[in-house]
Amino acid sequence: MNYFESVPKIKYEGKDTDNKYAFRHYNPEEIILGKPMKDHLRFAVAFWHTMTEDGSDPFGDGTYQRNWEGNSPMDTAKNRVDAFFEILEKLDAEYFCFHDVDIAPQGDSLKEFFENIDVITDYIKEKMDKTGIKLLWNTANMFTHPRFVNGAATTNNADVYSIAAAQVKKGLDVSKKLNGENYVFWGGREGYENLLNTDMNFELDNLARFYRMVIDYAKSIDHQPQFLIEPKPKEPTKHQYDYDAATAMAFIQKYELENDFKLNLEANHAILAGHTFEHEINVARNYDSLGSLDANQGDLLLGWDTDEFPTDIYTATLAMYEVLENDGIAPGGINFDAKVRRTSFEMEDLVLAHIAGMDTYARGLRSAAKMKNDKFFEQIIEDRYASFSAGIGKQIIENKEDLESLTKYALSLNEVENKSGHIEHIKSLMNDYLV
Ligand code: XLS
Ligand code: CA
Ligand code: CA
Repeated sequence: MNYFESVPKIKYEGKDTDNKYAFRHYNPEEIILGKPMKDHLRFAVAFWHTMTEDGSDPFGDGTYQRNWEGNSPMDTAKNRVDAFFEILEKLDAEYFCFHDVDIAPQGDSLKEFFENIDVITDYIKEKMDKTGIKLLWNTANMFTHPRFVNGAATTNNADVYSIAAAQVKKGLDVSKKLNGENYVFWGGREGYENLLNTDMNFELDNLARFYRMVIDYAKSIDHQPQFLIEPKPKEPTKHQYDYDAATAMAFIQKYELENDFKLNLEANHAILAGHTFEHEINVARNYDSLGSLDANQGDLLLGWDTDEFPTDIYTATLAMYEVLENDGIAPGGINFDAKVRRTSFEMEDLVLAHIAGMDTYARGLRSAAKMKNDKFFEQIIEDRYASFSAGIGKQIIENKEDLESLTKYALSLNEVENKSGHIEHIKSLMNDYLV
């Protein structure tokens, strides 16, 4: 059965097409800076938003019209896999991502949950083998079930900690079975409400202990996907431990996990932390720790994680510029951790929204490639730091100066001359690059 019956395979038709079921900018095989667009972008579709959301919000019931409800939870789970692979194929998306609870019903016990996961992942594997579609990452949802009220790897309850460990072990087994290229940890409940009843240091030690068990287990089963920590500053807990890229890196370095963990950065989470997406990616790059991206978009007028499909080409351009500077995002990718609005309730909106996101990032890539070709940023930066390329500046960066020698130099100066940053002009030039 076809779930998206009215939707054909989406192809590139160029920006003048009036076919809504076509890419206007994403041309998978087109070569940009020496490699096909699809290899730069490595698009992934998120199972949770696409297959399990219903459009409900705190004020109202679901609105989405969906046609994959079956006669039992396992029936529905299988139908969802069928519908999911149909949309992946139609969109020509190479990758997908999921949480354990998205794909399989939890049943009445952990044992039943794991058995359901086995059945469904057998089915997913068949589909992967048939289509060539790959797993970018999977993860364990350790935040929805009430048992995780006080956290998972940072809980005060050792039994809950053990269940979290079992879930992640299963997640790694599934990753091996499906040849997952990355494995994500987003600490939904890893944080706290109030220091009056919390030992933060104890909880962070336990979190690091958990990650060490993960590294050991992955080695023991001879499957080592790239491990990723996904920062987010708040929601659901008030103080999330992995606040932003810099905080996550401090944790990773304190516990000497830097050889095994990189970062999965989400645009909406960057905004919630008071940063731009490109800031977060740049910080990760500075630590040589850029792993993968969750491409979505927040709303500055709203203070929560709206997970909108990305349509802002300015942000996409600056994000893709960072990716190009990083020499690419592989083995990570660009995952649409995004959901259609409650008012976009028709089935076809799922397809149209992904086309919008893919076209936006394709435009970002084209614009960023043009900026790189023209050495747009390089020139600005070279000019800005010119005082360090000769004379005393050069001496400083070659570590040939000290406080005494610099004092002698400073006392010999009459006036200093600063250069304007010309930021308005630069922003205007940057606008010309947006395609
Ligand atoms: C929630 C997160 C989540 C992670 C995976 O805000 O974005 O969806 O990406 O657990
Ligand atoms: Ca995310
Ligand atoms: Ca999010």
